[in-house]
Amino acid sequence: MELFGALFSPFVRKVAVVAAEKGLALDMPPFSFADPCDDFLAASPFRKIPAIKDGDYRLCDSTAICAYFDALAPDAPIYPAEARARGRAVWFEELADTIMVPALGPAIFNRFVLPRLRGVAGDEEAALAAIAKFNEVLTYLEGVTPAEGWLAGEFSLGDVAVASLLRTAEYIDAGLDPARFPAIAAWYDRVTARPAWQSVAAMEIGQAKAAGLA
Ligand SMILES: N[C@@H](CCC(=O)N[C@@H](CS)C(=O)NCC(=O)O)C(=O)O
Repeated sequence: MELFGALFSPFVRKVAVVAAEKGLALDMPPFSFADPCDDFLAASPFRKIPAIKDGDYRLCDSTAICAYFDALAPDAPIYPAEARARGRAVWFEELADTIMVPALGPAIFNRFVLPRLRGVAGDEEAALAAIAKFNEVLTYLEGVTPAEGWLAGEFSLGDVAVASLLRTAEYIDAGLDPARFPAIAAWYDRVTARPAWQSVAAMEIGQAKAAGLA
């Protein structure tokens, strides 16, 4: 199976970690928005990453792909079976995708996309305003993060989605302050210590070096 995208994207990393949790092997061919391959264009009509090709099947969107993986490899489910835990797992994924990403997005754009990918200066005021907004969301998250275990009780897609965005925040010097957010920091350490996360992190270092980002 092929995964199109780059691992510094929170959505691409989420998919790669879920695949690793499930023991699904993924190849990541070199990817460029400027020169996208035909398979990527066929899989992702709006040219967003991630997208996958699995034989004659193509799919885009991290949530859709993770749902596909969960059905393909139902062991180690990323959606808890218990009703309340499942609802919480989906909530935390939504929190990451629809609240945290839009909050931090202007900072990623102005501190990463513009200066590091396009070679032009970003708007630091806009970045700082976005980080302040992001920290407001982290204040909520700090209050609901358990002292032990996982966000929804069982390990789930919610843990992967939120942790993946926190990892991307490190690229723009907006990583977690453990003094301000101790519960999140301890939980983040638990997520990132998992073997699946570690295997993707090793790949990510290789990609970052190849792209001149590390
Ligand atoms: N809801 C989508 C979001 C995907 C997305 O926005 N990806 C970004 C990279 S982090 C992208 O491809 N941006 C390029 C663009 O919008 O042109 C998902 O979960 O996969």
